[in-house]
Amino acid sequence: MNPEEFPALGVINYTTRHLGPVIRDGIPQLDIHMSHTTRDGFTEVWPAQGTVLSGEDRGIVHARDGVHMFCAGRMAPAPAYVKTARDAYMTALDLLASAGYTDVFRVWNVIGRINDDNAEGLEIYRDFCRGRAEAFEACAPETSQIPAASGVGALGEGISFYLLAARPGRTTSIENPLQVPAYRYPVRYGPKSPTFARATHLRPRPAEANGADRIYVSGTAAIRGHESLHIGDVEAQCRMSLANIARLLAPGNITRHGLSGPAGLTSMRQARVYVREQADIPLVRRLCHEAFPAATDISFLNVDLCRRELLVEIEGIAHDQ
Ligand code: 3EB
Repeated sequence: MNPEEFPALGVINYTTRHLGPVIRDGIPQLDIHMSHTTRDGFTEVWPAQGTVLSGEDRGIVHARDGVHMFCAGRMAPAPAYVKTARDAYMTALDLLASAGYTDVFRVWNVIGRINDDNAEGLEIYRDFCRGRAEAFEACAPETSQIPAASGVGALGEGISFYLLAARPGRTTSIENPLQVPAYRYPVRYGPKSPTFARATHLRPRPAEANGADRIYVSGTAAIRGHESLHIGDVEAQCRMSLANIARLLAPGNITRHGLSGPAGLTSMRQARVYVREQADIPLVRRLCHEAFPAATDISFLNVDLCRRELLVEIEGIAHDQ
């Protein structure tokens, strides 16, 4: 454990191969295989707000700054993931709990061969969901502790994940009245439901004068109730994903959860858009640029999605200042 005066809690390179996670210069770094060429790659940096303590424990790389904690992990390509996914998540949840950062507010899962079957004939996404659900049931049994998440494909094999957590009392899970909570999907989508909330609201710390409320929006697709709609129509799926986010962030939905803070598609400051077919990116790009404010930072990635019929999925961060 080295105390380091560095400006980042975690660095994720969206790049042409998987690597890590490792600690480099005191900062957790994870390379994920999400880009076809280095030209398309980009780096995501989660800034620290104080002195960073970082380390590695049972394969999970982590860092904390007194306010937030970052964890990253990697599951090597395997015939089945249920056990490695459960172990990796249980380790991360255990590290967070022992350091006092109990409230996970955002998780990214990038899953190689996401729609292929594992050695037992279970789709790899469903296999992963089983292990993740078992870890949350064991370590964080309250539905209020379910984080916002994305679960998308990757270009390489194996599964990488990274997450952010806060000290207790700042997070609220948000659901969408148009969608069944993912953790209550019927069993036809897999033996264990996906463990994620549609969004998480993060309050500013009491010590933060004029701090902004933020909403971390999960990967959002053309799902109503629990069903995928507009099969084969990427434009309609994209419009419905945007409409789902608009409903999620509608003022009435925010107040229904007892919250104030950012509302509406106009509050989306960052968006990331996952597109299954490379050829669909120009159309999806145009629709997203029409829907979000000009200042929204939007990135596009060409990867598979967690249901074979889904062609597009959109996530982002909303804040009101
Ligand atoms: C859905 O609504 C689309 O498994 O963590 C979106 C966000 C999706 C997160 C996850 C999956 C996940 O079910 C898929």
